[in-house]
Amino acid sequence: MALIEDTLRKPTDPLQEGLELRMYSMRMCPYAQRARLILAAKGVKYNCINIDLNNKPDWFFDINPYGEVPVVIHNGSNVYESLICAEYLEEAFSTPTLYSSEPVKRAWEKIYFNHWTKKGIPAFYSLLKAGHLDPELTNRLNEHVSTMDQYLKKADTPYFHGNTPGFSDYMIWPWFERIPMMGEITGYKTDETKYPTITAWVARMWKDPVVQECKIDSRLFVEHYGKYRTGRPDFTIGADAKRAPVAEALENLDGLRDPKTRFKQT
Ligand SMILES: N[C@@H](CCC(=O)N[C@@H](CS)C(=O)NCC(=O)O)C(=O)O
Repeated sequence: MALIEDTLRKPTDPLQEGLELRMYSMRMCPYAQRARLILAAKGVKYNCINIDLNNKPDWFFDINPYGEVPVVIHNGSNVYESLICAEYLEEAFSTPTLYSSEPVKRAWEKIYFNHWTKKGIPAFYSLLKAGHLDPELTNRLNEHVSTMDQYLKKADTPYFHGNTPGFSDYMIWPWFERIPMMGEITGYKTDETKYPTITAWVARMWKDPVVQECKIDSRLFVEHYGKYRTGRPDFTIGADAKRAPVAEALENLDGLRDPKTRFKQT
């Protein structure tokens, strides 16, 4: 459903007929993948522009002062930050609803992905950055995988959302899709016997057509994150566009580069 391009179309450039919005993304970005999953679940047709984050155009900072993807442009307005983009898309495109209609269930769906965002993601990037099975960092990631396992047991449904995947599942999934890559780089593996509930969820999620539509070639992941973790990311992996080399290694803070890093397009 996405028209994917590396051509740097500006926010004000017209959309091709039949498309409903434009999103700025980067092929390997898990945060952008969150928004792509919601768009795919809702069957929205959109223009997906991949930004080379080593060569950001000046106007990119006008639509997101942090200089990060994802950014959604819809009806002339810009929305940024993955969770805010996803919430916006959930509201702007009402079907199918990806949250429970029961307030308490909905609150708990948010608690699930909030935990993963606050604790799981930083643990994920710390281990990736280490590049080997550092015992403390491995335990930290396992601790949060274990919490997700417990949360899914508490939910007592096949998915965090219920009997079908929903908002919470799609907010958590991108990092679980990257765990095999983490395995190739660090040797990490989720212990299936210790965490059977989350292991079964991962297997179920892989069968979801929305996940299939948005999945990223795992070989590209290894190439991308192998460079990313050393502070020399190449954001054009998977694209036809010419690769822009990184002159100096950049500080890679828990997976979030210093957003002040401003590369002007030449
Ligand atoms: N908190 C942001 C994080 C987004 C983020 O870190 N995106 C990365 C790509 S995966 C980015 O755009 N980084 C900018 C850069 O590396 O210059 C969100 O949830 O959207």
